[in-house]
Amino acid sequence: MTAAAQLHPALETHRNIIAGRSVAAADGRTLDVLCPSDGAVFAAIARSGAADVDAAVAAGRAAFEGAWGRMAPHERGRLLTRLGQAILDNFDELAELESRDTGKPARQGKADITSAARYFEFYGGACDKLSGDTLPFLPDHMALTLREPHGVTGHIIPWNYPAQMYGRSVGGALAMGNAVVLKPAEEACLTPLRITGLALEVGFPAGAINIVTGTGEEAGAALSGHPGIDFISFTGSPEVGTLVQAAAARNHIGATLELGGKSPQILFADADLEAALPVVVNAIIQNGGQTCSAGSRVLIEESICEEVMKDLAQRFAGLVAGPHQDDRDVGPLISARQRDRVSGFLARAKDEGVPLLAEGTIADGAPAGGFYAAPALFGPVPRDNALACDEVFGPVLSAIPFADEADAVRVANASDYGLVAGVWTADGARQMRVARALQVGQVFVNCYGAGGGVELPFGGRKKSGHGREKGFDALYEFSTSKTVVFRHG
Ligand code: TXE
Repeated sequence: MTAAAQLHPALETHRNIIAGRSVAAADGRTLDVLCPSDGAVFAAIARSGAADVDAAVAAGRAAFEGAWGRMAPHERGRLLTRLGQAILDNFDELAELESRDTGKPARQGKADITSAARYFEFYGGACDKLSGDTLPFLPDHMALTLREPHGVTGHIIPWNYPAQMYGRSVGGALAMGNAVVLKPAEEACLTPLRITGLALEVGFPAGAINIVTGTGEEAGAALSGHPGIDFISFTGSPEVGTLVQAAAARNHIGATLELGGKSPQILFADADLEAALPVVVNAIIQNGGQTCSAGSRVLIEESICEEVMKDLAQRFAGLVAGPHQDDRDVGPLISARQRDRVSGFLARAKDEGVPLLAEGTIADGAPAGGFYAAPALFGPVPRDNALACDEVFGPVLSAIPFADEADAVRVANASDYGLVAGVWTADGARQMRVARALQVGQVFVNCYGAGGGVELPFGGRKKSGHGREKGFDALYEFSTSKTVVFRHG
């Protein structure tokens, strides 16, 4: 028996879930699933095409016009809450599967499954909370608004947080009564498949949640361009987000796009560095930096810059990347493609003379076939360098000095992206000024939530996309308002 076979005992083939049934792709094709920790094939998924997406959208429509669409909001809520509980009941299995599929350290896999459950708890309680308004209008009329679901919503999610993204993307849509069709990422989609199976077990009607796996170019493009969907939620790269937005425009439907970031953590000289620095490090190494809200730039006030870079360098030098089951500081990256992309950034920065302050290590004995990248800290990074501007999506932190508050805000906002920011200062008035001046969707002051809890609306500005998921804001995105006016004489 090979080492890979010992690590992954059973090679399983996972199928789509359409209209409540587990089905292979119409043409029978499959894709291999690789474990990032050792590069071994450990599962297979359906490689869906347009016919499978057609079937899933039709199943969603039938559910929306049938049992699911007719269900009372509080009954929907009960199902969502039950699904949250089912996720917790299957916690160990799901956490292990999430780590194996994505390479993330065991504790991160567990945290992600907890979050996935939280989404269904939160949205389970929210199903019957959003109401319309009665409107002041003409004397002999009564005017009101109704909050209605879109109908069938499409969801395309990435590979970095499959279980969490599942909860985030479909949770709000289901709460409002939409039927959903989800296309998860081909690199990591096993927990979304398993959770969809649990949804059937807890009693979701057939077709309320449909999941089709496959590549972006095939299944993803077929879903985003499908004339039968009424709304689309996309999380991924800006390049694909642009295609999805264009497809939505052609079909005259709405879209939310969450397209990543280059999020700054701003350290003023009066910051509590003892509290700040571990958080700054964690915000870039969490999930190997493959997080849309990763704090990938640390902006440091000049008077403390030397001291902070030295401290951060010591911390980075001690970081270790290893296989998911060893639960080191970071796991492997998701794929050879992402690892090569990250090492391309590092090589270019070194060629351009950007100072490399410290590099972590890859654990002895990490399987040779795994997709490892050692954490790296660069600084001072010139403001126009690719490392300061582009989303690396790896455990790479860029330190950038700033002169004063105005300069800090200028550098923070001088980014194509606008997703999240962290501000570290003891000065209360400055906390408020800077929080208001930042062109982002979330600001954390003296903390950093890397996306934050399920209760907190999340989304970006500029190249980071538009629309909000999480929290109550998602309920507005996944519904539409209808104005009704009665003339009663
Ligand atoms: O993303 P893609 P990739 C960023 C990050 C990363 C880069 C590339 O910088 O390095 O994007 O990652 C589906 N029509 N983010 O290539 O391709 C695809 O199958 C419809 C940030 O993995 O955008 C997957 O389900 N769908 C981000 C999803 O889109 C298509 C998280 C994302 O894949 C499609 C991930 C198409 N033509 C990457 N092509 C974040 N915001 O957190 C692909 N897809």
